Amino acid sequence: MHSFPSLEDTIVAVSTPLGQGGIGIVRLSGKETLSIADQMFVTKNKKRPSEFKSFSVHYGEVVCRGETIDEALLTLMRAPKSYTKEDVVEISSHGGMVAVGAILKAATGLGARLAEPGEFTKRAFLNGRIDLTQAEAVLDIIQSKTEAFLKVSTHQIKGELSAALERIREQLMDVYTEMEALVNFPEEDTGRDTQRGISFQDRLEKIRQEIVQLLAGAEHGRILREGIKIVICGKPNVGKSSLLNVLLRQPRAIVSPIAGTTRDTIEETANIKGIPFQIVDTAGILEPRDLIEEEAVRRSHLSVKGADLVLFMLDASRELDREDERLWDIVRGQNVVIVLNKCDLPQQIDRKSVKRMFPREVVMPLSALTKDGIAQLEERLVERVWHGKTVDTHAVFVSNVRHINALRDCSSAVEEAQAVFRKGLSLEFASEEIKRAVHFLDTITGRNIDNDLLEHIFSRFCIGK
Ligand SMILES: Nc1nc2c(ncn2[C@@H]2O[C@H](COP(=O)(O)OP(=O)(O)O)[C@@H](O)[C@H]2O)c(=O)[nH]1
Ligand SMILES: [Mg+2]
Repeated sequence: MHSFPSLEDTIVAVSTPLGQGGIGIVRLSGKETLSIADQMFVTKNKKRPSEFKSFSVHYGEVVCRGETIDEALLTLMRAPKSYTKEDVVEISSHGGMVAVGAILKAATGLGARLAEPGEFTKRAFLNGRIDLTQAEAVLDIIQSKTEAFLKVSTHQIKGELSAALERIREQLMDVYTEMEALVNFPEEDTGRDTQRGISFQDRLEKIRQEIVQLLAGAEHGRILREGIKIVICGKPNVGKSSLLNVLLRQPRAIVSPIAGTTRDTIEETANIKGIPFQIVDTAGILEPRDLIEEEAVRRSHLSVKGADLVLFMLDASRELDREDERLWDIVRGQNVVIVLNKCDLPQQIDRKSVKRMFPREVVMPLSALTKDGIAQLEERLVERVWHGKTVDTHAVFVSNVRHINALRDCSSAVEEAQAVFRKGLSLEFASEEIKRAVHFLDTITGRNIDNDLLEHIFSRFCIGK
């Protein structure tokens, strides 16, 4: 595999969040783990970690140069049954950064090296305990914003995505070996060649369908990971910031009767029925009065262009006016839901004009003040996301952009191989394409991946994981 000289080192890191925690865990992994632990931990009966059984927890004292640093619990996981497949020791101290820092310092003083971000997980990968999709799932679980995405990541960490990819890989390899055999030992009988060609084409089509199926779920996976981007648009004072706060269930944006209160775009994640929604509240200004407002307008326009869905808000307690129309010109053409706010007040807006102005759009009446109609709006948002389908969090989803791109490349390579038969070209061109297809799959699981990409993936982890 790859040569990582650092695999020889014994690494150490604080594996709990920094700050004033209830406990702090210092984790050690590598060849020297036990000899280092022996020099810094001792139980009341003078036992040292190398005498402990694997998966046992012991109460004792952390010592450094004859001085007691803290009381702690030490957990030992011997190689290869540990997170990294190396000897691993976790010391849980009473916490407080001083104690945790002192334990860390004691370990480095005895020869351990501070771990890089994600280095424990990287070792699990390099030592062959998990593949790359599983390592990336660890990261997803740490960063997961919603329960639904957490479930998807949990399936990935169990290797279910890897298994699906492995099934595709096996079929590709079967086709590849047969093709290579035919290329190297061609047969005289051309009639049988045609038969073979048809069989290859059928099998390639079946493989391609399986890849397409995985990619079809990718859109859902992406949504679960990143969320849907919703931009709230409308003229000043219609209640955009009020709606943002209601959807976030916290007073994030300042709400006031003074038009032009929101001078910047505000972006926050709302968790609606387990789906993350990135919601942007805009300033709603048409005629900027100064540089700040000019920038706010620019940002609003940018957000609208990048939105998955625009909530175009009207004030039902006022009549439609020129300002609404001009803003509508900016939003027109996007995926839009019309929100009719302030339905708790006497209605001034003419529903017929609304219908005329937005003949094709869905109109949702509500009140950001009394929260009437909010549940229906949320319902509608979730429905838009899944297009009426329910999301099955047990399914295998490809949610990672890196995986999606590699799968697309794999699928086009298979298509190229199919084209070889259509064009009546020589079989070796097809087998070449199959080899490429397999290569793309291998970049996903990490069976075949370059060092730079590996470094990049693991650098996104936090220290201690
Ligand atoms: N009666 C009523 N007032 C509302 C409603 N939504 C917002 N408001 C009020 O309208 C004013 C402007 O609201 P705000 O959210 O700041 O509007 P924005 O400028 O579009 O962000 C504030 O005084 C809000 O309290 C609503 O549904 N009903
Ligand atoms: Mg506002």
